[in-house]
Order: sequence, then C-alpha cells, then structure tokens
Amino acid sequence: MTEGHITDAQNTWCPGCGNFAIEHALKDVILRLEAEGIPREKMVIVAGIGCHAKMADYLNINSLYSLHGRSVSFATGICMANPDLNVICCVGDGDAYAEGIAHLLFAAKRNVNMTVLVHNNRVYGLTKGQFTPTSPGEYHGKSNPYDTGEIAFNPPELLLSAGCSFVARGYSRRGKELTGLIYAGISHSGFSYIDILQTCRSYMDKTEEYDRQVYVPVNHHPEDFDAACRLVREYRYDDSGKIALGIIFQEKRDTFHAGTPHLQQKYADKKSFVMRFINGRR
Ligand SMILES: Cc1ncc(C[n+]2csc(CCOP(=O)(O)OP(=O)(O)O)c2C)c(N)n1
Ligand code: SF4
Repeated sequence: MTEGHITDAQNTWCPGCGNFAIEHALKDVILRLEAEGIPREKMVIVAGIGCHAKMADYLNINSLYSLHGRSVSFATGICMANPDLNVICCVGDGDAYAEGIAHLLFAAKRNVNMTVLVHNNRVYGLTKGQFTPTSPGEYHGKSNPYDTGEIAFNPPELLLSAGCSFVARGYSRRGKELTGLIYAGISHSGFSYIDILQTCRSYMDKTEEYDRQVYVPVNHHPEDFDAACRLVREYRYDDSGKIALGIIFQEKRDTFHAGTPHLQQKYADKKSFVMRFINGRR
C-alpha cells in the first residue's frame, strides 16, 4: 500500500474504461472530506464483484469485496455496527440491478445511511459482456446471440418508487460534475443513490450516444417528486431521449440505523442470547 490515495496495485482496467474517471472522482471527494476533518479511517468502500469492484484494490481506504449482488446488505451491516462510518458501495449494474435488486430497493426504502455508486456500463463487464437489466434490447452479448426484445429497467425510476431519499445520475465523461454528485451523496443524511453511466470500451461503448444525449436541467427542483419522475422518464436506457444529469430527487427523512436506544437494546439482547447459546448456557 502507498501512503497516497491510489494504491500501487496493478491496474487491469481496459484503456479508456470509464472506471478510471469514477476512481478519480471518488479520490477527489475523499481528499475533500479529509480536508474538512473526516479522517480516511471513517470511510469504507464495499465493493461487489466485477470490473467496478477493483475500486477496493485501487483506492487506499478501508474496503472489502463482498459477494456479487450482496454489497448493499454487507454495507447495511456495517452501518448498523458502526453508524459513525461513511459507507460507500461501488456496485455494477449486473451486480445491483439483477441479483442485488431487492437489497438495493429495500435499503432505499429503509433509508439506510450509505452512498451507492452504480457503475452502470449496461453489461456484465468482468465476465465478458453478458446482457444486464439495463442493456439495450437489441444488444447481442455472450449470453444472448439474438435480440432479447426486452425493455431495459429504468433504475432511477425504480429507486424513486422505492422511496429513495437521494437519486442522482452522473456520467463518467463528466468528471467534475460527477465529483460534485458523489460529494453531495455522501453529505446526504440517509440513502443516496447515483446511477453513473460508465463507458465500457470493450463491450458497450456508448460514448457517442451519451455525449449527444446528456444535459444538465437548469430549472429543476430536486425536492419536487413529480418533476423528478418526469425527468427520469425522459430516458429509457435506449439511444433516444435526453439524459438528465445531476441531483434528480432529494428529501430529508429519518434514517435507519442502529444508533437509537431502542435498537441498541435489541442488539445487546440478541448478542447476549447468541453468546449464551454458543457457550452452551441456553
Ligand atoms: C453469486 C454470483 N453470481 C455470479 C458471479 C459471476 N460474476 C462475477 S463478476 C460478474 C459480472 C459483473 O458484472 P457487473 O456487476 O455489471 O460489473 P462490471 O464487471 O460490469 O463492472 C459475474 C456474473 C459471481 N461471482 N457470484
Ligand atoms: S471490460 Fe469494460 S468495464 Fe471492464 S475494465 Fe474493460 S472497459 Fe472497463
């Protein structure tokens, strides 16, 4: 490990991969938080399994690889055990929108205090380009040599329906804005979710389309839920429509955490029950 923010682990991302920009945006946010008095030890990255997950190796802060699709559950456990930590989940679209979709929606519903960055390259990158819930219907991947004809999920719309208190969208080729969004997400009290359109040079290079489609709305009020719904419906994860970037929705809501006296007592009772069980004193 180096003393800096990028480790000396060998980087195996493909040249031109959008993950580099996400890594540097997150690194800049970590630097800013440190400058504001939050030590690095108070931040933790929980990664899924996939190209995105290598963030755990490349950024020099506490981190763990979890299981594919289960990062948000691991992160929920960390938030409950130590509510003082800033927990950041780096997950893939295959990871979070397929196997992990229930965990993502329920953590949003509960308003668990964490930030979820979905590296949405719209393909299973590490395993060589299979179809994910946000792949275009006409995409031919390793697992589907023919059109699926399926309609892609619109994840920010799902998250809004689930009661997510912070919904944002970024783009890996708009690094400055992405840095601002990640900072805003971590600063938000409760569950913050950022869908990051990430270019995958090897299997899903949408650079040309995204560069044409993305825009930052000027008169959008993130506290307006109906306006947020209209905004996310402009784009259906196909090559048509405008893609709004920025904070789409944000509201203040009670967070789910283990810090309340009621929950602390419950966990203490449960822990002592488990310890008695282990020690054979039921
Ligand atoms: C439970 C489980 N299912 C499947 C896999 C195999 N697997 C590992 S990485 C991966 C693809 C990851 O794709 P995504 O989450 O979109 O991340 P990316 O590689 O594109 O960043 C899959 C299917 C696994 N390791 N564990
Ligand atoms: S396969 Fe795609 S997501 Fe994975 S490292 Fe290469 S360009 Fe990046």
